[in-house]
Amino acid sequence: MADTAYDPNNIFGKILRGEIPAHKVYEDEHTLAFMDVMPQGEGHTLVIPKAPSRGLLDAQPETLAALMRSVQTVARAVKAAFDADGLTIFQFNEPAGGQTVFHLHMHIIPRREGVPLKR
Ligand code: D5M
Repeated sequence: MADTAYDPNNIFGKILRGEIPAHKVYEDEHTLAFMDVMPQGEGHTLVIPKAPSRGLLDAQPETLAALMRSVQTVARAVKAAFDADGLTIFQFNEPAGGQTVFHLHMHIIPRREGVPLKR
């Protein structure tokens, strides 16, 4: 069975502690948003809670509430900034679910009519 404990040494934990750089676009008391370094589309942005959650399943309700408030704030800003027709928003859990960085994060990708995501 997979070890599902939170490891603070993950890359987003390091960004939160200022140990590695990130292109930050939004921050409040509970959350941080920054540009994805492997974007699947122009404007691909990640939003993370500051609380140490590995994924959706271990997160506290107040962490999820703060995260979703920031996702809405950032999604509105990204949609306007990239003059997008729509948005794709998603989140992965555990390796089997496609997760590669084990600090809870939401992906926000502005979308244009007829433009597919990069893989
Ligand atoms: O995807 C994790 C996402 O995190 C993936 O889209 C690349 C991105 N990533 C990895 N390292 C960094 C750094 N240092 N800055 C910004 N973005 C990063 P998932 O499969 O959802 O776990």
